[in-house]
Amino acid sequence: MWIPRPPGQRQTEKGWCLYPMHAKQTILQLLKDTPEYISGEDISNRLGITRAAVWKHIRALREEGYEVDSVPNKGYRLKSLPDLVTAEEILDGLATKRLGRSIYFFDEIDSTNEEAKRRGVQGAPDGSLFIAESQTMGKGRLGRAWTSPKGEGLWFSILSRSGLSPLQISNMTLITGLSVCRAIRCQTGCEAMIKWPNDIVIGSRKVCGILTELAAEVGRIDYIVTGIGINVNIPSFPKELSAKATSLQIETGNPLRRARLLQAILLELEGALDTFEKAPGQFPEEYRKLCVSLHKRVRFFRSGEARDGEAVDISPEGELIVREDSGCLTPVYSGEVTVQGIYGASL
Ligand code: BT5
Repeated sequence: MWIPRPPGQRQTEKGWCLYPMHAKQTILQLLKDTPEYISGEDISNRLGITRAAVWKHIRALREEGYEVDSVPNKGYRLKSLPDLVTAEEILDGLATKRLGRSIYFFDEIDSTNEEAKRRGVQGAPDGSLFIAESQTMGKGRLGRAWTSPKGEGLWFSILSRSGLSPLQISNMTLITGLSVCRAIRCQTGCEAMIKWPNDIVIGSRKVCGILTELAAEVGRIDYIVTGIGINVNIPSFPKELSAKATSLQIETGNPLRRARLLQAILLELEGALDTFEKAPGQFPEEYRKLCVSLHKRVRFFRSGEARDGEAVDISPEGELIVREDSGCLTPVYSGEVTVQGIYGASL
């Protein structure tokens, strides 16, 4: 199988890293691995470069936002890391086997979902991660726009070539939602909930949206692209979003290291996918507990007509089961479902 090399990167045991392994990256790793001061001489001996070159790389790291302390006769010490989502920062501590082992990082891109589909055609491997600091044309469902400000969120897509059938595709969105919800809860303590099918909310406002797309032939999926947008360190939203959107920073009052949250999400998702692929019919009970749509008044649309009822269950296929006011039980497969109290909806 042909595996494309992400631009400027090479494969190591841990995954992809910058290519060629630059002295700057080696110095960064040394600083990360050494809690005490390490002398310029020591670094220059280990790398076989001059002390002036060491200094040049330290300066470059500082320009990227790494805070490196330097004390005469002692050397250098890493004081703090910038909040970056580069391949090195993601791979450093990533515990997954399958997801995120090939990383395509972009400072700016139109949409990570679009890039994943472009690379999917070229053969990008299962589990590839496409991530950008900002998106110029981030997209939601039905052609809607997704706001993706630079450096303040996690805007990423995962390409999977798993064995799910087209009928199970909507479950991919639900499994992803469950994994993101678990990771947010675990990393921040926020009481994140899932608004079926593709939103994560905190209180009544949206903190994350999920967009699943697929390339398929009749009866067979070529690959699935799952796009995830999480508002992490967004301090405030424009007027048109402020009533319905929130960020983790707004909720906790503190900025969060995005690479750590991403690692937690990838690990959760890998485990959840594994479980689901082995037993596709068994939808996790935990989902029901975390689903804010259940046991609420909801409104959905059939043939352009609004229908109201109470959401009572999730089917094994991932449908929302609604007991309509007429009394009949209707499975809702996809689309827009308004939930009483979420984003200020009153039904
Ligand atoms: C979604 O659509 O919620 C799916 C969003 C998926 C975004 C990710 S980012 C990485 C990957 N690359 C992409 O291009 N997309 C994916 P939907 O349910 O249709 O919600 C879209 C609506 O949410 C918009 O019409 C706005 O009202 C609102 N919205 C836009 N940006 C938002 C944000 N940052 N936070 C909360 N709400 C937002």
